[in-house]
Amino acid sequence: MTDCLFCKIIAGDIPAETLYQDDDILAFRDISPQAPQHFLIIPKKHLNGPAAITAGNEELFGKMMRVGAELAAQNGIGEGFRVVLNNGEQAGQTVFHLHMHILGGRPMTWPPG
Ligand code: D5M
Repeated sequence: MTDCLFCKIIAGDIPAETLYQDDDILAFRDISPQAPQHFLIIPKKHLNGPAAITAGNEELFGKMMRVGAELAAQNGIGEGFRVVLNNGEQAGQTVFHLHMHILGGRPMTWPPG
């Protein structure tokens, strides 16, 4: 998608601090960290958000979660991290390319705001 911020990061047109990538996914640090560790896992194929996960692409979502958990462990938060997926403006989604937030390194409260 030409007008998508995260597609531009995937294409290398916008820099990001990459933690991991393979043919399917990219992981990079969030530009506005909300915890000592805060990174994003995104599919390289453009999907608007979590609601775009279907039976046809659910393996991709499983891979995002596996890699997110592995990166959490590698970054010292394997024992306590939060996974956030925002779907739609009302939920706080601001970038309409599916992304999984992984946050950790501080105590978390519930419910989220
Ligand atoms: O989260 C969108 C997230 O994307 C938000 O936490 C900031 C992050 N963001 C925005 N631009 C960038 C760049 N250029 N690099 C890294 N991270 C970025 P949402 O769930 O849509 O509210």
